[in-house]
Amino acid sequence: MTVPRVLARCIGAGVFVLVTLAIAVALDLAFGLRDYAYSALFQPAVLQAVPDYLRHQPESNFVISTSLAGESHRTREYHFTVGHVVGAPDGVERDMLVVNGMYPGPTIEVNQGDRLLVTVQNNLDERTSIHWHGLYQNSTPWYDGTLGITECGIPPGQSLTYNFTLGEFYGTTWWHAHAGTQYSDGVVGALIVHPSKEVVGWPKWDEDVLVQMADWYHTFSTELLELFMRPDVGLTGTPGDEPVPDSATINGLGQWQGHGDYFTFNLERGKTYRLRLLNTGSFASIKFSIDSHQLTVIEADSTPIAPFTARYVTVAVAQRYSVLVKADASPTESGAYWMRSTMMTDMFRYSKWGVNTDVRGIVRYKGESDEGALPGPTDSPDPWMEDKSLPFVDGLSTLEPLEELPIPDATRAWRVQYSFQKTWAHEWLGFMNMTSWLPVEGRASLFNVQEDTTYAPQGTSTRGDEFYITEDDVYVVDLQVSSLDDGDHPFHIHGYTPWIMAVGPGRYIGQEYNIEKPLRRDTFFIPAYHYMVLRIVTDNPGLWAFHCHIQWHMAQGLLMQIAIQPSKLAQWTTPPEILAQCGDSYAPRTLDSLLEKTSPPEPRS
Ligand SMILES: [Cu+2]
Repeated sequence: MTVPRVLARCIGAGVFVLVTLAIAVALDLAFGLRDYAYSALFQPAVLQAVPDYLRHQPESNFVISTSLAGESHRTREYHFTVGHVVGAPDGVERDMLVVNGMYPGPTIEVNQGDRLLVTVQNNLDERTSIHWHGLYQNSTPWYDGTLGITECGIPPGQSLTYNFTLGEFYGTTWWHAHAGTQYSDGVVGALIVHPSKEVVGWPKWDEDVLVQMADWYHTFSTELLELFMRPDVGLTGTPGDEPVPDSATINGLGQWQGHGDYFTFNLERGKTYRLRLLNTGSFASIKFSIDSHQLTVIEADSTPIAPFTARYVTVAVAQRYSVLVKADASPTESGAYWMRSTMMTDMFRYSKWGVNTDVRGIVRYKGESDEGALPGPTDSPDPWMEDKSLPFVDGLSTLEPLEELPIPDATRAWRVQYSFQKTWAHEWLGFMNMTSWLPVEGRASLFNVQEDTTYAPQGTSTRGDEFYITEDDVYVVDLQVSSLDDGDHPFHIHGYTPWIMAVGPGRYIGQEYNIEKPLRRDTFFIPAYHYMVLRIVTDNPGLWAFHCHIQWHMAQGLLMQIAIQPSKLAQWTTPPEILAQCGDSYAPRTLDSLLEKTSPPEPRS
């Protein structure tokens, strides 16, 4: 390229920027889109390679040990320090919140029935808590790690040791901050629980590895949240338009506008690998595939399923799948193949400059591929999109459990509806049974119920910004959930792995249950304007959050609580060190404070 040409390009680019700016200013004047224009036009300018402390993770963080399985029950200890770092997972530097300086954070590996002790030191300037997604916390509901529900949060500078047994639970899951939107900024990691007995009927594999995928933002989550929650205008001028991610990562590495890096697996030809796919992101579903390799799905969340071979698997936020991959693809010149994490854009409600939805990693065959060789062009289309000879797995797929265990008949049912509404304070909020959740301040609802079981009386009740379904005895309960919203939502229930009994279009108005072999999973994709029926047995006392896992929707209040056996909870003693962290504001809830809380907000002038 000659110098004048470069100049011409620069001038061309300058004119483009000026014209775009002029349009943006005009739009701003016309529609008040200041922040939208800002976020769409300007990207952080500082680009750098991934710093060492984030890039060179111990390999063991993504490789599951085979030696652990079969060991006798024991106590396993981990030490987490939550802190700020500057990182650049996709090549764009930003402030992050991470555990032990790592993104993703340390992988926890335990056996079914073990006791897990995790001491969490909070080096942030705000409270934090760590939730162990999918675990039952049977008889330890105060260690569920949900701010405002099971704890008041670890204050800055303090620590808390979470101490619980895994009980019956085994499978692939993860841990993450459950305080505001902190996990969007990086406080996430995998949690692998080996079954104490071999799962009958499961195929075998040689190696076991993690593929942690997450959407990624260049802006700190609280900044995005502030814009997103603005009355009347939200982020874009249309309230409810969720922040669109800039890119995504695979095991902490992604690409954006020619920057970033590729996470690489080195496989041995002929071996079978179990890939544990996790979506630890905040918003986008991610479609995973590997060029020239089929995926045999064997686990959904933590439930073994009958092997099902697919060309790609779409993982909604907080869901997990295990897939078997045989390293037997036809040799190629590069000896390498693209691993693709494609963000689904159907929930992206505005276009944002520079977004990379086509995020990749590399699968390399040992001895056939030179380090550094790319599998092919970085803009090559996904070959599986051409080849439709195999089915796929997504949020609507009905997967069959491997083990057909008897399912108890329901003895009770509750209806739950959710929607988004504009409030009279001009906020755009999420409502579950007419209530938009806010965490109780300086308190946790679990402690409120322990002090006074009438806080969440049998049946349904509303306390300020909390909605409860309460069962004070052991029943088999169906939650008949109806989405009145035009968006898809990956819902999660704490403390349980419900059976998915039915799903279909429209509201639930008494339709026959339509799933022949119900699957148990803890995170379920409820499509727009669909119903879903979830069955639980109320034998696990606690205050369990039931919420959409999209971080923006949870922040909008799309959360309700299932209060199980308050009478029993009242007899249990929460460890005093947890209560002590509630601080000075910890005080019994009086009727006055409740009335104050429920009084209408001031109308806007
Ligand atoms: Cu949602």
